[in-house]
Amino acid sequence: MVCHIVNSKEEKLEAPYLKLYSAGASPFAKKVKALLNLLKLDYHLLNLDFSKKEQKEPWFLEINPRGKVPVLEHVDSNGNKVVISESLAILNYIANKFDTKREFSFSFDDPLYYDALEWSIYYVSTFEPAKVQQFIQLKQPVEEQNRQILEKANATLDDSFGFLEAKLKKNNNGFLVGDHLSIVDLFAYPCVVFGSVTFDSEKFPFVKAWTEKLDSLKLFE
Ligand SMILES: N[C@@H](CCC(=O)N[C@@H](CS)C(=O)NCC(=O)O)C(=O)O
Repeated sequence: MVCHIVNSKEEKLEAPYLKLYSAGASPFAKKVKALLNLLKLDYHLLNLDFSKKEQKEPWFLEINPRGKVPVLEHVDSNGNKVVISESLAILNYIANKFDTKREFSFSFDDPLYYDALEWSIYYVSTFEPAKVQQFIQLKQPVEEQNRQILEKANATLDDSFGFLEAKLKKNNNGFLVGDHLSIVDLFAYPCVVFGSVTFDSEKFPFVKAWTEKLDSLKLFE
């Protein structure tokens, strides 16, 4: 696996290629980089400068109208181009295209595919928004925090860590779905450990063991 740094948005690449638009330490881009690395895929990396608001410049809004990274551009050997944003969609795209041995994902005819889908949807619809709300509120001075929003986010996160704990306990092998590391672990981990508030490791020992295991794999550096 080689990560080629792209220095300018004008730089032309030769097909076939994978190009990842990222920025600094984006936890969402880290999930994608982790899978590209695990699959030993060469890719080109263009880092946007958020301090210059590059993600909101017209050329990038053409690529992702929501003005966010990560975005993956895949051009195959025939020159066909696919551009895809949202880290969960990107992980699934890479897995379905390149993880042909299903080392880190599940095939459509495997019942675990739906276990992975179920957890991914819960995670993206409930856990992650609560984590983001908690982060936004705690960044404000105390007097400007919205107590109602913060308390709701804290309660949702406590429930979510409970579900995560129960899932890991039931699976009992250190992975969220199946018997191996998968895109579900890659998707969940950066956000679980993100922010200044962590979980109660005494209350959630399986979550603690899972984060330690993923930490030790050094996938997200
Ligand atoms: N749901 C998106 C979230 C992406 C996201 O929020 N990216 C942040 C960087 S970590 C971003 O691009 N922020 C720039 C902005 O909002 O202007 C995903 O999973 O990819």
